[in-house]
Amino acid sequence: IKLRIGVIGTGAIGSDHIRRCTHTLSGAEIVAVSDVNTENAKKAVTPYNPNARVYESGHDLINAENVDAVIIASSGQTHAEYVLSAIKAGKYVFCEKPLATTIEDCQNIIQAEQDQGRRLVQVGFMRPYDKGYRELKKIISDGIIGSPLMVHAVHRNQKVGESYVTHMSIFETLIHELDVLRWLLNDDYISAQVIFPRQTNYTHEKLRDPQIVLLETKSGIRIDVEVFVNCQYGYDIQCSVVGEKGTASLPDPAAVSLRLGEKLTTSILTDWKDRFIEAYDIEIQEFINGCLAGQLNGPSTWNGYVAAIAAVACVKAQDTLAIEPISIPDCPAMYK
Ligand code: NAD
Ligand code: ISE
Repeated sequence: IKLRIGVIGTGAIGSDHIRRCTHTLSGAEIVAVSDVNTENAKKAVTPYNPNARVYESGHDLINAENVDAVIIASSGQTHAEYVLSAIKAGKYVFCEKPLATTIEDCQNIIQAEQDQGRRLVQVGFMRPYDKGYRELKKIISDGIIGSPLMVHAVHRNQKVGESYVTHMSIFETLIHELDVLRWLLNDDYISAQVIFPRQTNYTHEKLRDPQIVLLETKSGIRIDVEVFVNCQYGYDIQCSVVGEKGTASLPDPAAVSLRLGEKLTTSILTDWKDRFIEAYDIEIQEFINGCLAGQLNGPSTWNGYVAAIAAVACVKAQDTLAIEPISIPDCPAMYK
């Protein structure tokens, strides 16, 4: 039996998920798509399933009888209404990050899921599925570097478009670190501060770039994350954990080192699609398997909610330039 999936939002990652579900993963087929741009939705799905139905409304797709599960890959601020609609229909849903862009929307989603009495949502935080992050976590939890004291992290994108503005550095980009670092350290944040260094000439009026986000955790670990989304040279994700006895760093993706023309070089990737390709494959396969088995185990609405609480504090800190407190409620039993 194959899981019949409908995809809402067929832009960059939505069309990549259509490709991976069809060609790389097992146990699923894409039977429906929807996008505000219906032409693009048709174009995105036709090479993979010319018989897939194109819906003008995402809600109609969710409620379609032949759709067992939904992937939401539309723009962030549209996620909440589709997730709520899928939960109401009792359907499994994979929602790309962020789960929602307000705390209230996250709370409504959690309430709706609790009312259904079972997990229906997996959030698209793929970094915990990345081999490098997994190895890093094992080194930390095995105590090899002693207790972690500090983390230095870097999230650089080659460039972004004019529609990407200052607060998106948090909800679009930093949100990955907000999720993966609390998983990595098994800790929670208590405060955030944002510092704006000298701005790059490659940015535009509505985007302050780069930014440095400083976080503090309950156990006193200090984290600095550089978010630099017009760094020009490539897509670069770094994470170094400084412990009492040693440091451990996320490995760079494997790349051939080339000795040529009096130079020694290695290429740097430019696209998140390639950098985390295996992690995306594993997270969506786990979603498919979970839906077929009737039990989701991946990142939950709680992870989406906690990341949003921290993200809201960071966005506030962008305005106030002050240290903003972060307070995370107790986790309900369903998500433990
Ligand atoms: P994109 O702009 O390429 O695609 C978004 C698509 O959503 C567009 O086709 C747009 O027409 C459609 N859309 C907008 N509003 C809609 C609505 N109300 N209903 C239906 N469709 C709508 O963006 P993208 O890069 O593909 O990002 C999409 C989502 O995936 C974002 O939430 C983003 O944060 C997330 N994302 C996650 C990762 C990751 O690493 N996990 C990477 C990229 C994007
Ligand atoms: C994008 O939406 C992603 O999620 C990428 O992983 C991230 O690096 C990028 O900054 C976001 O815009």
